[in-house]
Amino acid sequence: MPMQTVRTNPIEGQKPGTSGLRKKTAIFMRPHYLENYVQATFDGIGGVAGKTLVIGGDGRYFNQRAIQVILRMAAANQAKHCIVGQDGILSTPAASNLIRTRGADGGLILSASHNPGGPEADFGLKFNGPNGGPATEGVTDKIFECTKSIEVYKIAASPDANISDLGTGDMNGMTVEVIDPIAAYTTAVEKLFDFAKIRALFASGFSMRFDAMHAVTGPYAHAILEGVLGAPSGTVINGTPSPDFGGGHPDPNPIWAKELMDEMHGPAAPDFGAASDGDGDRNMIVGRNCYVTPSDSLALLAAKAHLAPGYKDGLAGVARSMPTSRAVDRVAESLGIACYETPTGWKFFGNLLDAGKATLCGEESAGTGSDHVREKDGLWAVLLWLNILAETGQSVSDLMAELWASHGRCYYSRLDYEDVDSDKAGAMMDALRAKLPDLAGRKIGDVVCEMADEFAYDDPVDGSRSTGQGIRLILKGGGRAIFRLSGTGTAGSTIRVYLEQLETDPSKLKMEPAQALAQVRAAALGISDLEAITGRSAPDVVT
Ligand code: VG1
Ligand code: CO
Repeated sequence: MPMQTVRTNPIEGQKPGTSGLRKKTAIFMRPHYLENYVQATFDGIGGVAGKTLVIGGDGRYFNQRAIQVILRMAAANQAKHCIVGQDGILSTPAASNLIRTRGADGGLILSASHNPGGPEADFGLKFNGPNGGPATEGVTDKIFECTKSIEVYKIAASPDANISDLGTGDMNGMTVEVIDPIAAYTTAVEKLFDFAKIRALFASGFSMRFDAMHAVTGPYAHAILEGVLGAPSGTVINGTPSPDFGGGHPDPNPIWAKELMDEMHGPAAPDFGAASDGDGDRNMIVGRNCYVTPSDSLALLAAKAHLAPGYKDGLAGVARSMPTSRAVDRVAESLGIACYETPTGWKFFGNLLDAGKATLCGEESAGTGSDHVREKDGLWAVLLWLNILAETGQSVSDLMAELWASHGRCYYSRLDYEDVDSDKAGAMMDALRAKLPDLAGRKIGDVVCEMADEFAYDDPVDGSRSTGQGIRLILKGGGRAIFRLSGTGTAGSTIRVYLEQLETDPSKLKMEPAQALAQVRAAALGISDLEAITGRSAPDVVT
């Protein structure tokens, strides 16, 4: 079958961010744009000749067409075998699982995660390595270098592969295997949890609402929660994936999952609520009248994971991204296990998981996961919560109250200033960076700064160093304020300000978070001059 070598020129700005390359869909659909990035990815990983790749995405607009392009390019670059989710669907954790269980050389995941989808919205593509995890910084650097020097890409002139029917086909000598995206994932998580106990919990009348936000976890949640675990139908809402996520923002937080939040705080609230994002790697947990911050969820899961069969021998260690609250550090200390602090982005957990140094990992942005895959896993977190609820018989709010009473409470909030003029965002960070050397010991507003620096990470496994990972101010009395620029936005710059305040006084564990964080917030906004420099008087999103 004919194969084309197409001459091309580098396209500026194809630099992968926090998790892959994320751009407006219309940009991805420009002539040669996707092709250039895919070829740069293939070249950056040393070619794909003879290799096996897993391919799938979150079903957003352009997903299927992009998969056909990637398949033709993989065939022309002499890949041996592509494993594709039926209809092009694979959640991010399911793709990670497949790469691992099938011994693939890597995978391409098509998603812009929690960013909206559709012709006017966002698209994304990321490469995951043979361990199933997001490409390391070393690999993404190589891919980026290739985007700058690319001269040709290779593509087979073959008709579309049939990816709607399960089975095996051929494209230009490459095997295209279409698999059930749910079955292998279910097998992987089933081993970790006491499904009989969770089934008994639902049978006893325990009620739950899972909001799939019109995104990829819908089919997984229907199959596992309502199918295997016997939750009544109607437990899963918004469970059919749509190319534009029902016109919504598939980001599981109190702002974008408002429908669920309202129900959980209403008169007929179910016992347990949860939501997941576009590609199924994030989770939100909410009890009856009780929103659980992702940082607190990580801490609770670390404290109770041993109640689930997959973790019955305890945890080797835990890891959190730097801006994630230090609640899990306190749990790790009481368990006598190590706690690692990494830069933002799941790729930094890969080495710790591979080396057996950490069992559980998490981020403040609603990501939690374990060593069962190399991505965060939304449904996994929900299942672990269910296992803990079934085992303890306690409510979500009782579990949280108990955790705070024993370990203190880390009040936490994140302010997002979106689509800020990039020069202004850069200027704000530069100005703050310049102040860092003089901040230690100084009073900022009503609080005293104990330490101020720009976070850098030395990977304890491979010795690599990552610099410029966020400015942090550690405050006396258990406070922290962190500033970083997002690496997943597609318009201007997004400034994230993370606020944290530890409280151990038993009489102050039920405050309004905004009140508990007022001093830290005033200090952060004061010292950074954020509002004056960017011209923004309020954040766009507060979580
Ligand atoms: C955000 C989150 C980060 C997460 C990343 C990918 O990155 O803050 O914690 O790992 O999204 O998540 P940033 O650079 O915008 O802050 V997902 O669910 O989009 O793959
Ligand atoms: Co995601």
